[in-house]
Amino acid sequence: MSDETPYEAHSNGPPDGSSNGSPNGGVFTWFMATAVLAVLALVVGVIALFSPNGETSDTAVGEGGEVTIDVTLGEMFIEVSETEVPLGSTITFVVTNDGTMQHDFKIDGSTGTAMLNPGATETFEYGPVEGPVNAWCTVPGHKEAGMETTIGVAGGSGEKATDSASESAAAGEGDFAEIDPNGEPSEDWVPRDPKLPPAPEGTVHEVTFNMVDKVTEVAPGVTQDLWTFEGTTPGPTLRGKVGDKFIVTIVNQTDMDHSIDFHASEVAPNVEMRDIGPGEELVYEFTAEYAGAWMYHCGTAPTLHHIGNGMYGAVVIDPPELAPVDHEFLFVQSEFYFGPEGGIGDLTKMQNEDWDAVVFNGYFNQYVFSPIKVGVNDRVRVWVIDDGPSENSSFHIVGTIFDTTFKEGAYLLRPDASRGGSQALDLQPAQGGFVEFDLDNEGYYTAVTHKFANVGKGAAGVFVAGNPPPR
Ligand SMILES: [Cu+2]
Repeated sequence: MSDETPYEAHSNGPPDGSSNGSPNGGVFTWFMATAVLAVLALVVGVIALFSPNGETSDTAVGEGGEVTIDVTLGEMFIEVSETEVPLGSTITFVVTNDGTMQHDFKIDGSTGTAMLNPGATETFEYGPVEGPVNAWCTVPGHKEAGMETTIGVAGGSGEKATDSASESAAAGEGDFAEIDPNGEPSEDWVPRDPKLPPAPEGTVHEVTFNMVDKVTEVAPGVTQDLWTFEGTTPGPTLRGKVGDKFIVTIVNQTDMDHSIDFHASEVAPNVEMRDIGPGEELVYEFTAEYAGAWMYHCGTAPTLHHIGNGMYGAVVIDPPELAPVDHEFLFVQSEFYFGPEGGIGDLTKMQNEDWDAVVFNGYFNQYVFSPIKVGVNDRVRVWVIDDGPSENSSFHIVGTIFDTTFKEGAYLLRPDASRGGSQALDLQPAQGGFVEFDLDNEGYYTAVTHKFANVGKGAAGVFVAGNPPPR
């Protein structure tokens, strides 16, 4: 991975203010979506519970007959006008996407509609029906978020087919990538440079973030098909000073909806953070009014999946009169929830907070494999941001004490004979700050999150002070 600044590398796209014409007009903010999904899931579940079992539809005309079922797709649900059809019938599905983002409706994940834009309708025939019909939306994460339905068969014995389908799906999902505990990074692996360059000159920063899928090595023996900004997880880091303006053009080069949410900004979410579809662009402008270590992320529903599969990064806005140091580094902590080897992250694991890895800057034990060198008694600042999506951080370096800590916009501690020291910077997801320290003796100093269950899962790195003898 490259440590070049995005300013130089990706300033090719002059922002085009007229490119704001997303047809999606998504108004779901990331936090609203979560609540709405929960309610919808409940409603769908209750409706399913109270559907009268033996009642067949008016339009069902018996074995060999024809049934029309209206299907409505939305975030994140599938509504059907009939939940049961007679054995042997042929179903005409009339499928309408009533949502604000793309969806499809596919029986067993294969037969059905094309990917439908918001407002689109497509009709297809299916049959004769020989058993319960299971269908879902194949946009990654949407099935797990609730976009799944079953049409039962009247008089059939397969009313529990949903469960067997789920069981077989679950069996298939057991095929998760696993870290090789004694493994090493592959020969092609390039560690991400932890150095944080100073803010670039000027007060206006124009960058382009291409959203692309990228199969990426994230641990020894594990690659995942990450959703990314600019092909890296974390995405490019932006840095500036209070009052600087950022003009970020996002370009969606994937086949699904995405968006971006800069925590460093104050903007109308329904405008600047809205979903953009495949091939679309959006210009996100903001002025950084507050210093801090800020998260950015994709906010498209289900947001948990979009963050969990790689779409996040950091914005650093320097507080005024930041003290001079010899080295500045950036550590972004996040989790991975492995899907199949080479596949996308598993949303069910994300929902259960069942992470496989907790990492700094996107790779398991990254700076254990590629230690960070500093001089004895050099002054060091490490910026730390917890991008989650769900786990906290207690950033600690074995063998030193922080004499300066800055968290969420304020100094907690500055060098002063009247004050003590700090052992850990505690951060919840979407919080950030920095610590300052020096390493007094030649040697190896391990950085961790002191939630120790996560150290064995990859949240470790090593600072080497001076030239100590090999271990
Ligand atoms: Cu996304």
